[in-house]
Amino acid sequence: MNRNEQLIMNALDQPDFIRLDLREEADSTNRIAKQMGQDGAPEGYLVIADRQTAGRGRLGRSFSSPKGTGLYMSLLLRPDMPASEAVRITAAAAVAAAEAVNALSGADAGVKWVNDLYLNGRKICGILTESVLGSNGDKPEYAVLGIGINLTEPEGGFDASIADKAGAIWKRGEMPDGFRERLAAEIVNRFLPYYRNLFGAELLKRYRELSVLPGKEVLVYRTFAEKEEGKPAKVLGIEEDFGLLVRFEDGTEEVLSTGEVSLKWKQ
Ligand code: BTX
Repeated sequence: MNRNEQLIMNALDQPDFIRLDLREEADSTNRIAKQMGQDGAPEGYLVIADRQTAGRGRLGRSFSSPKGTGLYMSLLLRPDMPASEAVRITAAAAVAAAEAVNALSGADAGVKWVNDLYLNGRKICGILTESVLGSNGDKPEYAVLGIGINLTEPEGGFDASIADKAGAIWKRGEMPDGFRERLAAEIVNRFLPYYRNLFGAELLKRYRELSVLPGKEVLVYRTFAEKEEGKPAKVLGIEEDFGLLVRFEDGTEEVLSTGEVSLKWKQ
């Protein structure tokens, strides 16, 4: 085991659950974990890469993953629940990641529904849960939870395409040694109890407490087409199924569910 592997394994509450695979480079850690799921690997396989050459976001978008400045990790899961509830895994990961970032850095990161973390108005983390259905029924055969976190700003800054919205936990040069490894372990430590109780009250409570959108004005997009004009709405809250309750300007209210809409947030 190399030093970084040791740092992570020593910081895990349940090291026996995790099978760690640290890599210098991956195309996408989610793709690798999905392959492991396909090949029958048990729950708990965790792949972490120093950089990704084809980091994936939602809806075919990409996640910028430069070397040495981010944490890019994917955890293989075999959840015992309907695939339609996969949003709960994303929610549990968002809460766990926000709690871990804040506990270890003293920052005040919040959750932007449904799958991002924001700090000081900038996106520092994206979460992508991909579930693959089994041959029988609605239960996923496996799911892959992918988390990407910007630890520091890359040398030369973020890619121009995301420079106006991306942020990082630390200023360049201020990140403590071993932070990435401790953060990876802390996220897993905090995620597993929520994961084992995805329908429990604590997850919903913490998700609501950490959410930044309630009370804010947003623009709701439905088609993801470039030209679409967002529809202004006010966020009223988070529903029990993790839908987002909004009120449009004409007074109609609607619960938005993940995957169907995207949001711009006027801070
Ligand atoms: P998303 O589709 O919500 O966010 C992707 C969008 O966020 C991009 O279109 C771009 O505008 C912006 N973006 C891209 N890179 C960054 C970045 N580094 N920081 C801030 N904003 C960015 C979010 O998707 C889900 C991302 C999951 C990434 C993890 S990394 C480990 C795992 N492996 C993998 O391939 N994906 C996941």
